[in-house]
Amino acid sequence: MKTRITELLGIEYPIFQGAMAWIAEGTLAAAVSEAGGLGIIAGGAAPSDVIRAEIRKARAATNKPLGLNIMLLSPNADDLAQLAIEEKIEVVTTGAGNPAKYIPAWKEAGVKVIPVVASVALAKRMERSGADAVIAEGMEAGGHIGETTTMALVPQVVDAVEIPVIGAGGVGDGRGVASMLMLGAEGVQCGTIFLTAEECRISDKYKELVLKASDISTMVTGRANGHPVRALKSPVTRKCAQLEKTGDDRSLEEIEQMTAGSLRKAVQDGNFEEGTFMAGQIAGMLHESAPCKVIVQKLMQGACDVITQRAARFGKEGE
Ligand code: TUI
Repeated sequence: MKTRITELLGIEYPIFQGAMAWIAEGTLAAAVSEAGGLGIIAGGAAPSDVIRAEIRKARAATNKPLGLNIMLLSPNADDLAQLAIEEKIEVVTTGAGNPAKYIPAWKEAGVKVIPVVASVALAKRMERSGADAVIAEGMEAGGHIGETTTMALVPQVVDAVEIPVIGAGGVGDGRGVASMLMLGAEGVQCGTIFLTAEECRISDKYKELVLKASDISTMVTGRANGHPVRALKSPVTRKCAQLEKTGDDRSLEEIEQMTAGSLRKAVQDGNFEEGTFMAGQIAGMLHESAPCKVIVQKLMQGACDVITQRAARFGKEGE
């Protein structure tokens, strides 16, 4: 499948693996890139020497393009921005902020820049700042999210900018991929489905929770402190929600304390009592683990199948 995104990046399929802090390391990213999509290493809050090692590990496993995500709330964002240039990363994606100040240096170094946006306003600003494309991420996604659904956000961003748009949030199978293309996106980014990948090294508990999830298994907390986060319901998310209802300063402090380090506890320790198990709303669609190659193939084949079937059924006769 050719779109402006596959052409821009020289990849086979317009499928990005979303960057997930503590989760999307070199092995997972390399497996997705080898499968023909774009694997993206998550910088998260890690120091740059840790991420440099992940990039090198991924480079040893694939010659295909790789992405690095810079989470702009990280204290190490400046270092990671520089690391992308030093390690000649093909694509940088960003999240949780406005990366405008880094864009000139990345462009100068030939790094493609694809920020994640959760609004039309930021998408337009990113285009003006020289971004090569944007990822429009709706609030169905896991992790830190905006306010608008993917269904409403993607077409509005597509109409607002000339650069290609990648749709994210709520894409869990070929129908989701096809729907993003129908909305005008030229690629998709999926995070949650890659939690089920065989190459994804997360605790057994995290994987089990994702595979057992239903349509109503996630909830959003953190609106009170301005950083809404979607995760699977668990003791931590329930306590957060309760404290948010109180809303006083002490409760907000307690939330900070409880959530600091809680993603790591989920990913590495599988600690159900104290962990935050970030996942998107499509977790309920995922029932089995598979290698990245199978996941990517199924997303693409599924999309092509529904597009062909629906065209045969609803398209004008003879066309
Ligand atoms: O960034 C993500 N997803 C994330 S980051 C993360 S780590 C974290 N944990 C707790 C609190 C905050 C972060 C976990 N998941 N997705 C991309 C994304 N970016 N979603 C929403 C945004 C976003 C939101 C506001 C981007 C820009 C923005 O405003 C920027 C501005 O200045 O207008």
